[in-house]
Amino acid sequence: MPTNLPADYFNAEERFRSATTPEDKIKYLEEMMSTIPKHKGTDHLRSDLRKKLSKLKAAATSKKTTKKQVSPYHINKEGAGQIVIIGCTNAGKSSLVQTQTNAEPEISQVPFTTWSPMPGMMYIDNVQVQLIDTPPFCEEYIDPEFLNLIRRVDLVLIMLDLHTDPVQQLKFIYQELQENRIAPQHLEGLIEVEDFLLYVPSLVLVNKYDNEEYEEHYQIFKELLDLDCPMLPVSTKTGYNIDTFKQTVFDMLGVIRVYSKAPGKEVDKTAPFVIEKGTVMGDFAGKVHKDFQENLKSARIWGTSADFPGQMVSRTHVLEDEDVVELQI
Ligand SMILES: Nc1nc2c(ncn2[C@@H]2O[C@H](COP(=O)(O)OP(=O)(O)OP(=O)(O)O)[C@@H](O)[C@H]2O)c(=O)[nH]1
Ligand SMILES: [Mg+2]
Repeated sequence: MPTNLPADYFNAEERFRSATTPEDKIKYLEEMMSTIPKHKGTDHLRSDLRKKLSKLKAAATSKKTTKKQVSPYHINKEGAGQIVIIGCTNAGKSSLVQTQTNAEPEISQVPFTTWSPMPGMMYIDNVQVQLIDTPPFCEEYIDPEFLNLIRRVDLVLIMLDLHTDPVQQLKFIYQELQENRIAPQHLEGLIEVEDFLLYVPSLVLVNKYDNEEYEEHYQIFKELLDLDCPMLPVSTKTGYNIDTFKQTVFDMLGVIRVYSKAPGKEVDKTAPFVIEKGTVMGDFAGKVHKDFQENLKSARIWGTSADFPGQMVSRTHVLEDEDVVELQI
């Protein structure tokens, strides 16, 4: 190390050492280099630092490129279920997300308003689920990551516009899905399958049923469609059937809420454990805390699955929605 380096060099070096981001490291390294006097004695050092700088820059750029490549359809699941809404343009997908979640997608009567997916959290009573708005599905080109999202989620909502040929819209969506080897679960056994098909749980929402005056429209649609499938008429504008829609979603997710309370304490119903239907007490105890799973001595229960309030139950007891559980080790 040459001895004639200025104090500024060492100050910059100090900042370089404590920098935590690649951007800051690059900045302070460049600062260090600018303070080094140019002469024979510093040749070696300058060349080393140049190499270091180019390595850091390469690493920073490759990180940036990988970041850019992350698809907007890679959305981490949050809450008790991940639900995607698909449908043709103007069906009202964004309106559902805007009225039922904390997200604020753009809504417009002009077609093709939504360009990228947007998740929001929807409350179903005291449980939150994730609802994802998406661009129009009735298109020539569908992003492969959009299709992957449909394959991954817990529930697919197929939204139709009751005012503009809903039969045609639904057929188009089925066809589009099937071309990509996806089909709604309700078509299992009803369609001829040549290739492998991935069946996804789905609910058809017939939107813009603003009030009972649309009943006739809806009946005609059902007759023309002639298909028995999970389907609900709704209106994001007037709120018609939205409560039923939420309850249906909850039921289709196949989950229940169970509350854990400490002995002698009141139950806090704002924070349920959301678990799979059919879960037994022993497994539930493990979800509350691993100590409970290993050392559970007794479990008492209040609610629909109890024969009487406070019943002692075994590890194999099957829990039901809204049960209250008291665990002891
Ligand atoms: N009458 C009526 N109009 C609705 C209802 N829901 C949505 N709309 C209207 O339908 C139009 C389209 O709504 P959006 O929510 O933007 O539709 P979208 O499915 O997100 O459309 P894209 O983003 O283009 O795919 C808007 O003018 C909404 O106000 C409804 O329940 N009843
Ligand atoms: Mg939209």
